[in-house]
Amino acid sequence: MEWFKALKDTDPEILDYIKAELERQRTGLEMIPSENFTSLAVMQAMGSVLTNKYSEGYPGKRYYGGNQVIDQLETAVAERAKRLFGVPYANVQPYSGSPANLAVYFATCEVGDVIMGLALTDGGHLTHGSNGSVTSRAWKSVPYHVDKDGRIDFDELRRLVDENRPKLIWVGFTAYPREFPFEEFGKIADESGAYLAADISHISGLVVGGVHKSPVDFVHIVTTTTHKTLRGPRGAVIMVTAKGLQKDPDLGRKIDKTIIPGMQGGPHNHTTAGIGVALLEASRPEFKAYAAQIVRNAKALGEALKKNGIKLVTGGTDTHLLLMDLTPIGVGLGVFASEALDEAGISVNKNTIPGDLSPFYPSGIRLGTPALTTRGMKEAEMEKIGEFIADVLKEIRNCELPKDKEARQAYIKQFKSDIKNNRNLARIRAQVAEFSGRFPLYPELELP
Ligand code: DSN
Repeated sequence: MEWFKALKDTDPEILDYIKAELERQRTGLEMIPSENFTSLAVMQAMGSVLTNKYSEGYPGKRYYGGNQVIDQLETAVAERAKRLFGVPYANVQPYSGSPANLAVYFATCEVGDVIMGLALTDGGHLTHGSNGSVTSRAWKSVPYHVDKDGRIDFDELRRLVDENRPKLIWVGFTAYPREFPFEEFGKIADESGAYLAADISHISGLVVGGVHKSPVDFVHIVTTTTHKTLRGPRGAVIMVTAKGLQKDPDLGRKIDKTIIPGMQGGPHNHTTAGIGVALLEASRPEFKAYAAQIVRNAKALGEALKKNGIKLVTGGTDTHLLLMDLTPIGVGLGVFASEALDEAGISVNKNTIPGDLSPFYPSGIRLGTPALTTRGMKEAEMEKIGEFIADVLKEIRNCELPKDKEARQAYIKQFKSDIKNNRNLARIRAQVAEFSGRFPLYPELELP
């Protein structure tokens, strides 16, 4: 059966969007470090009859009948997660990373307790207590920061922990280019009696691939999304470590209860299946080679960017992710850089760098290598991509962010319109399309 034929017959408009997105992914360079290209096997599991079934509850304890198969599926996938990460407990039902993290709060804290995470502007995540997130309304959030070199400021962290006695500390970041220091956080949490939760969403593929230290010996709880370096579908897993069960033998049950009936309804069984496929793929030797190549590529890209005069926060990377510091070109230029790169077919995101005040007008660009590495690119390609990026950034050399809010909006609008007619960007765009075309994406996938 031709899989997309039914979609073509029923809803050609939606099929056209899918085809256009496939074309965009094929002809561009996907460098958002939290994105990846999942396998066709994962996508097939997602596009299956498993989407039809309600299964609120847990294996053997469902609110609905007809769950004989789903029970086996969920149990098998949770077992895969436990084996791969080396933990005694896993819940594979969270809809994605934010609900997974919320469940951790409700399982470990009372509303109003003190919690700590890295400040959003320094590379933390919204759900780790940032201002815009409900996690800073329901709990008393005391953020910690990085120092002037962009590394976790442990002096400040120890002082804040002593002063505030948090109930829960998050270790895990979304824009931190260096190894996550799980061991040091473990000592601080042990001394203070706090729960320590590692959010390894960005690096879980590197952890199971053996190129980043695992948090499992140092923390009580681990959360991860499944679609970043792990290369699965959009979803999440919550795990409790042996250390976590030692602190609270009931922790797994508390997390289960928080997910359902506490926060969610029926699990997305098609996603659970996709997660299972991704976990199997991640347990294979090829995945270890993939994870190692992601890091080698990120380091090579860092060197290429520096060779082309681009400054990096912390001077480089230990992981899959780099943070470009655009302040030598101008303060607050992240928006111009990301728009210009987009126009050239290079997808990245504007990001705050340490010292930035506004997440809306940041001075950095976050980028990474997981998706490019899935396409088969290696160090030589990173060298070329470093040149593409440097060439694009030349096009924002004369930009200056106006101080006045209204003038700023008008200036950005004009910039976005001007770059559509920028011949240099159009030339780079054509080169990028030719270059990425040498690394076919989903060659087997032919849409009608
Ligand atoms: N949006 C994710 C990221 O890009 O890092 C985090 O939730």
